[in-house]
This record gives sequence, C-alpha cells and structure tokens, in this order.
Amino acid sequence: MAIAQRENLPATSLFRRPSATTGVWSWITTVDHKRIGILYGVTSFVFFILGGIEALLLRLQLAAPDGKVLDADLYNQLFTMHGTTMIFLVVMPMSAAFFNFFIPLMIGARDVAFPRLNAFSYWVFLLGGIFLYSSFFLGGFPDGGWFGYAPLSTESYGALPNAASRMDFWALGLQILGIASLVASVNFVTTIINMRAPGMSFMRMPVFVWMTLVVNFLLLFAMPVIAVALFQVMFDRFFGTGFFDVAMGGDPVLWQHMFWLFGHPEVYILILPAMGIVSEILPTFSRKPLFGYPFVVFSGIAIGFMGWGVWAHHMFAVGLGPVANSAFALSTMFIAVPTGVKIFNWLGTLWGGRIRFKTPMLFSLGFVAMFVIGGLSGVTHALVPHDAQQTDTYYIVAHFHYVLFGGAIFGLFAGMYYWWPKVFGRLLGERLGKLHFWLMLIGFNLTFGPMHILGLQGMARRYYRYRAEDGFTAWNFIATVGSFIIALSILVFLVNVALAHRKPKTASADPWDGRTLEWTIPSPPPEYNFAEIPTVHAVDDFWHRKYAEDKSGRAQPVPAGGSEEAESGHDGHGIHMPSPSYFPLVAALGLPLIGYGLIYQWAIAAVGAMMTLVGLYGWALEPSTEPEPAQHESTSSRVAD
Ligand code: HEM
Ligand SMILES: [Cu+2]
Repeated sequence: MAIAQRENLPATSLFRRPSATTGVWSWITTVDHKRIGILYGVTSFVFFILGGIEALLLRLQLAAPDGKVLDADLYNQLFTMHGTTMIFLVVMPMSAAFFNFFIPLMIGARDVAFPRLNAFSYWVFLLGGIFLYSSFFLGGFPDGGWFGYAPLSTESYGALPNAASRMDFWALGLQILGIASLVASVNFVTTIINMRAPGMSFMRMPVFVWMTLVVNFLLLFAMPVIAVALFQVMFDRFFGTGFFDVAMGGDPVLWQHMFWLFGHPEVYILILPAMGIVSEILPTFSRKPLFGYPFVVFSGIAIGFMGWGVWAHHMFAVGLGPVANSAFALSTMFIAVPTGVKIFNWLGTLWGGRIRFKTPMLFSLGFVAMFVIGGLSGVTHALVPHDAQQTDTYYIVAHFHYVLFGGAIFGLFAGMYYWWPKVFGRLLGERLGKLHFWLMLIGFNLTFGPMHILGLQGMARRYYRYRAEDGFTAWNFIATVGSFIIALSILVFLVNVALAHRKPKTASADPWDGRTLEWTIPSPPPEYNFAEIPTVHAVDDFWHRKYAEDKSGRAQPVPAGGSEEAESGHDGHGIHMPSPSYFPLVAALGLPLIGYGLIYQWAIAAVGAMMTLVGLYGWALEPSTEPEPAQHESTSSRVAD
C-alpha cells in the first residue's frame, strides 16, 4: 500500500539519495537520532572549550589590579561571547544531545517523530554558531552583553572602524539558533506524546523524559518571544525603526520585558534537563526508587508554569514601581517551593539507600550541593532591598554560575559519565573520572565562591579593570587560580575520553544495574534500537523485571534476570529505518547566507533564501524511507523509460 502511494511521487529527487553508511558523508546525511545526538554532543563540547578559553582570558585580565591582558573593547567582546556561547551553544545543545540520544531509548521507540527535522535542527545550530563566531573576522565579536540591552544592542560602540556589524551578528545569530531550538521542540513534544511504548503511560515515564517534555514546551513558547524581540532589534538596526529608541518614542524597557519574558523561562530550559538527569542517576546508585516520583514530576511542571510569572525580578532596579516590584518579589519566592520539593526528594532518595560512589553519582551529588548554594543566593535576590544592593555586582555573577555551572554543567557531566557506556560501548575510567570531579568541584568553588564576597564589597559586574586600592585583589587572584583548576579538570576529562576510546567496545548492556529501558538493549544500541518494542508495566520497568521486594521491603534479584534479554539475537531484518538525506543540510545552509545578506549585500540574502526553499522543497518531495533496493531499481528504470 505505502509503496504504491510512493510511486505517484517524483521517483528521484534533485540529488541521488545518499547511501554511505560509514565515513564523513554518512554523518553529514544521517537522520539517525543517535548519531545526531553524538553530533550535538561533540559540537557543544567544542563550543564549551571556546567559551572556557574566553572565560580564562577574562579571569587572567582580572587576576591582578590594572590588568593589561585585554583592553576594554576586547573585554566587552569576550564576556558577551562567553555568556552567549555558554547559554546558547553549550548548555542548550548539550541538553539536546541527551534528548536526541536517549528520549527514544527511554520511551521504547525506534526513532524520533521527525528524523529529518532533527537533522535540520542540528545543522541550523552548527551553522548559527559558526555564523556568530565568524563575526570575529568581520569587525569583532558582539559586545553588548548576553542580554543585549538597548541601546547597547541597537547601536554599536566598538572601537574598530567596522564595528558597526557586531551586534548584527548577535541579533541574527540568535535568531538562527532560535530556529534550531524551536523546530527541535516540536519534534520532542510530538515524540514524547505519540511514540511511547505500549503501557508507558505518562506517570510511568522516566523523570528525564518528563523534564524533557517540560523543557520542550518551554522552548515552544519562549523561542517565539525572543524571536519577536530580535526582529524588533533587527528592524531598529537595519531599517531605522524606533522600538527601543526614546528619541523616536520607543522604550528600552520594552526590550527588557521581552528579553526576560523569554530569559527567565530560559533559565529553567537550562537547568531542568540536568535535574532530570540527576533524578535518573540518584536512584540507580542508591539502589532505591526515586522518592516521591509524582512530586518530582509535578514540581517540574509547576516550575514550567510559574517560570512565566517572575521575569521582572531581573528588573527590580529599573524603576517599575513598588507594586510591580512587590508582586514579582512574591512570585519569585513562591517558585522556590517546587524547587525545594525536588531537593527534598533527592535527599529522600539517598536516605537509607545502598549508595555506590561512582563518578556519575559524585557529579550528581555535586550538582545537588552546588545547586542548593546557587538557589539560596537566588532567594536573596527575590528581596527587593537586597537586590538593589546586589544587582550588577559580582554577587550576581557568583549566583548564576552556581546555578548554571554548579547546576547544569555538573548535571550534564553526571549524564556523560552515566550514559557514556551506552553511547560508545566503552566505560570511562573511574580513577580519572573521580580526579576530574574533585578538581572541578574545588576549582569551581575557588572561582565562584569568592565572587559573592567581591560583590558584597562592591565590585561591579563587567568591570574590565580595578585598582589596587579598591581592595579586590586577593579574592580575584584566588578566583583566577580556581578557573585554571577547572581548566585542568576538563583536560583530565579529555584524557579519560581518549584512553577509553583506545579500549574495545566491551561495556555490557546494563553496566550500572539500571532501571530504565535504554539498559535493556546492547551498548551501543543497534540502528533500530529495539529489536522488539517493549511493553511497560510500571515506573522503572526494567528494575522490576530484575528485582522483587522481599517481606522486609528489600530488593531481591528475580532468578532469571532480565538483562540477559538484552543480548537476545535479532539481526533487525525487516525493520525499516528512515533513509539518509541531503536536504536538511541544504535547507539549513541558506539561513546564515540570509544573515550575511542582511548585513552586507541583499543579493546574498536572496541566494540564501533560494537555497532554503530548494532544501525544503526537495525534502518535502523525498519519501522518508527509500523503498527496498529491488523496488528502487524498478522505479529508476521507469524514469529512464
Ligand atoms: C570555566 C568556567 C567559567 C568561568 C571561569 C567563568 C567566568 C566568567 C566571567 C569572568 C564572567 C564575566 C563577569 C563580568 O565581567 O561581568 C562571566 C560571565 C558570564 N558567564 Fe561565565 N564562567 C564560566 C563558566 C560559565 C558557564 C558554564 C556558564 C553558563 C552555562 C556561564 C555563563 C555566564 C554568563 C551568562 C555570563 C554573563 C555574560 C554577560 O555579562 O553578558 N559561565 N563568566
Ligand atoms: Cu529569572
């Protein structure tokens, strides 16, 4: 039936369908969610290293008074790129790496809902990142800060002659990256709602899947908000409109409202995936179910909703008036409640557990501890009089790094150590993993702990230099030393990865005695994931296949352990996976061209728009799965007739 339908379509598209299964082309044309996950992971890690080098340069400049490493202009560029990189090119896509690889595996599916859309979102992300970074060679990096307040974002203050285009790259780059996130969110919401294995009701989904669902709903609503705001900036910059220009009747505070209406939910977009990862790891390594599963789920949903009502806590110093400030102070304090619920659930999971301190567990515990510190300093900003003192000081820099680095990055590393054997079939070394963890924890606290004190001493955020008599020297020096210890810890991680990849692929299907479906299939998983789609009977279904509770409530192994099932022979014959395609990449390539065109030459934009259209057109006409080779021959011979 399906084949008969296909015969009505044009039999061959613009290009011959790609067929490579190994080598570079197989990666460029892949639509396999697992390979796309790996591409996301590797790319975001490269950006993590770039963002880290930028941070180290900032810290070198601030190591001693009267720093001479960077001038003011370069300092502005580097903190703008560092913040923009870490948020849009590291934490978001690294989370997407986990969504891509693990969501289908954890819900018992063979793929995501829209495999080619998935490839498209990766290429748009990569090209958007390259577009942003190419500004370095074309007048300098953007220099208006990661939240691009007008008029910093609507005018150009750079010292170089052609600095004019710097913030154009920022506005257009974020616009492109937003497209990647938006289409990916459609894909994941659809996948999770529609493609769960039989029996996996919503309240049987792993918490990581739940948090992914919440995050992707947040993306679905937040990305259009920032897109509109970025369009307004683009119009102000390119066409002389005055949305944010007071002289023309506009209002820079409008930008702040729009930015933070996106920006606060964005904070949860960054942290909820890590919370989901940790909620998988703590039960596995405590050998106990997650304490209060429904509370963890509903607090995550509550955070997703409440996150929309607190944006103006970023604007207490703007002068919105006491009524608005009080309302936002109150709503912000309320949002601490579901966050606190999660923390108690994690602690309850550990309580009385038989804890194994493996590397993923250490990173998860580090996540909980650092996130608590960041959360507590967050509550202090909810008090308006406090915030009036702290805002735009290093106290804020300390706070958001505790949440985003101590939270998100620690959680993501926990996930890397936990799932590495599943992805690559090789375990990362435990000794180097532990060394990585302790160096990172110590370096992290040395770097960002002192920033609380610097902030309270009055050191403003975004200072590029201070004087000896300001009294900031000692703590700044310690922070810089700490940042190099973090860099060292990342080197240890890279060595660990290199060593692990010289070993053969010997990781078993279930190295940690896991609880969720991804551990039932071989490591690395075959292209089709599940030879047979599993049927789910409970939360942590796989655990219940392996263990039953005895009279005292302790887990006892079920004689015929379920994990053997993983190795059951099935060659995947008869399972059809979507075929590779060029078109996602072709469509994505047009977008940066449109960007360059808007900045330099309209003709380039026209070429870019054509390219995207051709890509989308070819994509629409191409069947997602190529017919079997025999049928393929018959179709092409028909064309030759
Ligand atoms: C190696 C670790 C890191 C170090 C040493 C570091 C250091 C810094 C420094 C020195 C600044 C500039 C502060 C200022 O002048 O106002 C900064 C800003 C910032 N950092 Fe980091 N950072 C690190 C990791 C991260 C991570 C992992 C994230 C997010 C996931 C992040 C997000 C930001 C943001 C959003 C800004 C604000 C940029 C702006 O003001 O526009 N950083 N960081
Ligand atoms: Cu906020």
